[in-house]
Amino acid sequence: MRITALSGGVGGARFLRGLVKHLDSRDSDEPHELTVIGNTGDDITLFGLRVCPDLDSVLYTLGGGVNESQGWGREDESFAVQAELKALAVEPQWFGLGDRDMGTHIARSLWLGQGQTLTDVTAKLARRWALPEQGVTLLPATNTPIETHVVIADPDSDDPTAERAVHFQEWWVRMQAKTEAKRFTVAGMGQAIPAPGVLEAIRNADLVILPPSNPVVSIGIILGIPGVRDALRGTRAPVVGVSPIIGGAPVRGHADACLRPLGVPVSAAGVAGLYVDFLNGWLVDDVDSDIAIPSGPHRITHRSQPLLMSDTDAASVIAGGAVELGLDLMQARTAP
Ligand code: FO1
Repeated sequence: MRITALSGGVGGARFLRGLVKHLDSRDSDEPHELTVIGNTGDDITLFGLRVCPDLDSVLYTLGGGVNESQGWGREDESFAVQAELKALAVEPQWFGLGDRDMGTHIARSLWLGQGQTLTDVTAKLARRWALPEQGVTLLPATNTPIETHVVIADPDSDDPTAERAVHFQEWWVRMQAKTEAKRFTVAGMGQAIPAPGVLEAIRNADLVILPPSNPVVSIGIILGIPGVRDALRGTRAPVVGVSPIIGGAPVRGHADACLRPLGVPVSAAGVAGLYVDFLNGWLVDDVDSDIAIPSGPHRITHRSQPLLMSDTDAASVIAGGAVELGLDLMQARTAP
């Protein structure tokens, strides 16, 4: 079975680890192929190095090297290089880059500098983390450099209407998303094209899954790449999403701070409304089992089960629910 998943953030990576565990547990003799389309809007260049947080969270989480409590960065990490940068008064210091993590960014920046694409580089890093052995292919959503920026009120201006754009990571990490986001813009999106294999992975999938990633700054950025949304509308595969909101609050991260500027309710129904033009199935938590899903071109079937991903086993059960919903939708289509 060919499954394609769009992913971003820590929640997406943890869900994917559960999905791989679930697929391995299925007693189907056919091998599974999982293609992950990773968000690149979080990417940032620091100290001359290209950092791709959402790709690295998938690599480290599936590869077994992630700092488990954070869901990003490496386990058993040290910060000798960052300490030296601080001694040299090199900024910024608000983004923690560990020594092992620096190895990833140095290699990626070296290979990109040699003219290799982010797709090529990500495939090399995926091999180092044994993703192919797990039946997983990780594709960047685009090889065109894009960066999500957050428009906030300009703190240095006494003009209340003055605005300033900051890099997503500065808003997310230094400001901890506490400064009100007025809107999001994506530098480079005008020139962005889907990376090789991305549209095919959506069109040729047997099942497309949207993990409980941030609908605005993770999934939303991938959807903003020209061609992606049309591919999701046109694919013959059922598209099943997992709600990142439980009972009106995000499971983790700052999805609420991202939905408010869009005027989207912080709810499982509100997020479904962002995907209504291509969604076929929506997995919600039991507390949201009676939600009214907005109607779109397709009827959206929703199911409920506990969605708290407390560990990999819980993530595997949730991923199993998404796969089962997808299989049922497939059968409903082929039923006479
Ligand atoms: N998140 C933080 O809250 N603080 C950090 O210092 C930090 C450093 C960092 C370094 C590399 C990396 O890949 C991710 C890092 N993150 C950090 C997480 C990152 O902001 C988020 O994982 C994503 O961008 C949100 O999806």
